[in-house]
Amino acid sequence: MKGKSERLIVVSNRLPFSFRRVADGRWKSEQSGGGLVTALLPVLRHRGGMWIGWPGVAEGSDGLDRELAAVGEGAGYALKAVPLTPEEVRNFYEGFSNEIIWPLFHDMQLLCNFDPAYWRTYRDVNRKFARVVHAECGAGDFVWVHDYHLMGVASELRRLKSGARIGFFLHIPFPSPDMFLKLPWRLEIIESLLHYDLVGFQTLRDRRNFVQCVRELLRDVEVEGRGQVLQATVSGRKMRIGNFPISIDFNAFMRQAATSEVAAHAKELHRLLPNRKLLLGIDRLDYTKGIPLRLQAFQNVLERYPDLRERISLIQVVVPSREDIGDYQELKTEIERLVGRINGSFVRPGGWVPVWYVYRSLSRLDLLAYYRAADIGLITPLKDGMNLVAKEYCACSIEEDCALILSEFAGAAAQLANNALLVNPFDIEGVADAIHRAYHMDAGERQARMRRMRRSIRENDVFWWVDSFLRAAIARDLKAFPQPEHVVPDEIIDHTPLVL
Ligand code: GDG
Repeated sequence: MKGKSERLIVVSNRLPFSFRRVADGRWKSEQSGGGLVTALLPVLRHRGGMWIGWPGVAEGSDGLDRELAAVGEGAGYALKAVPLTPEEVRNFYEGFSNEIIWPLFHDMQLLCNFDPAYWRTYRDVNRKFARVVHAECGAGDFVWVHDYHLMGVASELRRLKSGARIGFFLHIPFPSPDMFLKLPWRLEIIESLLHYDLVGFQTLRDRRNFVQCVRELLRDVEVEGRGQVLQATVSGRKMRIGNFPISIDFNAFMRQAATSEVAAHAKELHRLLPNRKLLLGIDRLDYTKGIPLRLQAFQNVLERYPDLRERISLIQVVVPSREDIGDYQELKTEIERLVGRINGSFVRPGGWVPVWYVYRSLSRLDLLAYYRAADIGLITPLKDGMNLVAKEYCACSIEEDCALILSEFAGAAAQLANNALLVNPFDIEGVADAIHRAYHMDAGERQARMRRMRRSIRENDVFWWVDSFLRAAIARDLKAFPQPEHVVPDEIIDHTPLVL
């Protein structure tokens, strides 16, 4: 391990472990399986480091610190909790983060609840996080803050006179000025982001939106450069702005998908749903994922292309999320109504069921089996930072004999545009036509497209992502950062309808 002064301090809303109390009063913890944890682990272990975040349980939970120390020791990096009161959770997490920033940054302004109390708590909680970071952080450490819950940590750290280098990565899209300027606290948020030394976005489009918002709101910020990383001068201070498409641990997905256990599960799915092509959608329950419109497109394909009846089934997995929020309850009801309507109209008694609907969280084995069994991935978010499901689906398609239908509004489209069938998720007939085209695509074309997508994801996996972000934070010369070859600027993405 390197000296204490060169550590990586990761800061995110949630710690990468969940904690619950068991019967005898002791704590039990479980590591979250996400790619971010896997990707940061080697760096945290090698440089030595710490992860700071909310543990997800009420403030003042006795004995939790001991559990955190023990878990951290096992994980190879330290864990530090930022305790939150129930009111803070309500106003900062559920309120400002998920009722304002989440919908606004996904272009859904009508779902925003611009409650000023949310903003005050958001600022206070960001300050609370900054104090914990400041107390833990040495002068040479690099602090990497993640996501929209914590956009204000750098400005609070600067207020505390912290000299640490601080980077920020936004996992969700950054909206265009038309949308962003509606935020009552737009100036405070833009100014906070400019206090970071490096701000990273998923795509070129997000980065461009951010730069345009900066230009609209602040006259004296200069932004220069042309490659992956730009340089901005803010009141004489230099900072950087880049695009770093997040990815997955491609080799791990590929390896696990190739096991006999996954193969047996995938085969069983085909046995249960025989003589047809399987379409797959896997999404958290969220209005940004476009599930109702996708179901309407599936109904449309069955109506307009009767040749596909009994020859395709849609497996739609919806993973429970934010269920206590009213909009999410309504969304669930809407999805279930549509599934019932499609199945009611088209089902063949004793035989074909058009939509196989699963509402629960999947085990890793089931997730991989669904990916491996599906012939067509149907991923149609209305707006998405990246969409890792699209990349995981490709990684697990080890026979390379399947097609991906992908929304042009997912960040992943900037990388996969030339080989996925790109669709506008609001165009119900267009998505239906893409399903028809994917069904009839010849094997040669299917395989060539999938092979190219898999190569691109393998070459730019999540380890590449961590490495490029950290290098951009410390590099002296930004010329070493040309735009990655796989990034398709949005003006080059082909928006013409699919020709059948
Ligand atoms: C945000 C941004 C951006 C899903 N269901 C199960 C399960 N998953 C895993 C998938 C995948 C992850 O959850 C979902 O990632 P996405 O990228 O699709 O979407 P968000 O959760 O909205 O993530 C997004 C991402 O951050 C990263 O920057 O791409 O745009 O919105 O890894 O595999 N895993 C298991 N069971 C499930 O049922 N085990």
